[in-house]
Amino acid sequence: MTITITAFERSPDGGKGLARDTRVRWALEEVGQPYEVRLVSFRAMKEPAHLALHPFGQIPTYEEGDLALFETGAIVFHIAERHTGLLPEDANARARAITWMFAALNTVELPILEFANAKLLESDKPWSRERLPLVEDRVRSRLQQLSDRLGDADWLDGGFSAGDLMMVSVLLRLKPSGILNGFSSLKGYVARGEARPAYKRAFDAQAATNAGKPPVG
Ligand code: GTB
Repeated sequence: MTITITAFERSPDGGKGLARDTRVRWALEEVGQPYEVRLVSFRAMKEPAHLALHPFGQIPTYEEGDLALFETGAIVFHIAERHTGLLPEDANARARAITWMFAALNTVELPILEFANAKLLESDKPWSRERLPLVEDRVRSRLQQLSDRLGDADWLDGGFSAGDLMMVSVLLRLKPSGILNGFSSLKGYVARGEARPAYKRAFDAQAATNAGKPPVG
């Protein structure tokens, strides 16, 4: 059955892989599933046809036959469950890999998003200069905890899993800020994720979509 995902017609980052279709593309590449991409404009995202797929009017979405999904956590989990390569066979190891997916989305991504929003959307506010360091501190303390747990391991729990795919995807959002430079083990961890052939194919595909289109915003 054909898999179709949605992505930005013109990504605000101009195709640097920061939009969340990249993590879905990456998961599909890891498990060797071909997919098609339907590009949507910001306007189309808020129109009924897209809202029927995604109640919050966002990308990415995932369609496969009768099934339509939104939320990258649910999409990557679905892909990982249906195909081999992203979740271990052993039941406990599988549960731990899923735990890391949730940790990436619920515990690590939240302060990172708050930081990104503070820089992007609030920098003109009079209180921004005072608030930004606080928000940045929250990111740094989360990164320290993650770094302590990772230690000098390659991946979070044994072999590469959907938990790592999600965690690396979340951390990549910090790359432009340089914050990761202060955490050498996490920097190496992210680099290992980016070096995976499946990630490279996903990155290149989304970059090609945006080639020649000026960034939006
Ligand atoms: N929780 C949802 C999920 O994980 O699927 C969040 C989906 C989401 O945030 N989608 C964004 C979107 O559609 C695109 S990825 N935004 C349009 C809107 O809400 O109207 C977030 C994103 C966008 C751009 C960059 N960038 O340019 O750096 C990075 C991340």
